[in-house]
Amino acid sequence: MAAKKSSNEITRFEGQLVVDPKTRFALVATRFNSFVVESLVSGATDALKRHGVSPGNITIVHVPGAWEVPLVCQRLASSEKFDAIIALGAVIRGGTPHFEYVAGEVSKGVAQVAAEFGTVVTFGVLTCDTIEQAVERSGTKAGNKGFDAAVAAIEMVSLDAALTQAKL
Ligand code: INI
Repeated sequence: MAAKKSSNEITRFEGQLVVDPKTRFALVATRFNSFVVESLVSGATDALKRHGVSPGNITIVHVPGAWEVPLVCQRLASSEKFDAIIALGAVIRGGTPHFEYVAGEVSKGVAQVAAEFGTVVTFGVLTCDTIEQAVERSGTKAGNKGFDAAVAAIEMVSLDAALTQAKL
């Protein structure tokens, strides 16, 4: 939201945590590490509902693992049926370089979808060295990154509307 006051004042835009009732959200969630990811899904849906999103405007798509997240985000973005997509998953380091490939591709892929389609896509994919770190970030002592990704999606949809209204 922005109001230009006079020619020598700064113009600012910032999204609000207010949801237009028509806003549709999609969650893309991995089954891999589901014991952590289901908590991210709960956090994200809790955040959406607490901000007034009706369950009928929430779609959840489950994919095997983080590697598969960008393809589904791309498909959902190209459908133009969603105002925001929230990517949820957990990539946890093992004893091989596999982690680097999966974590690198999911972050790059999700960012590419947002840039290509101009759709709000937020990143609630944990990339952790240990299972403990993942548990801490999925609803215990370090918060819930699914909740945070959903709140970021709400703010970005609002910001997008404000920028569109200002023809930016
Ligand atoms: N997928 C994850 O979501 N998290 C991981 O930690 C992970 N590791 O470590 O292997 C993982 N691998 C599976 C990958 O995302 C694909 O589903 C699989 O390779 C099939 O394409």
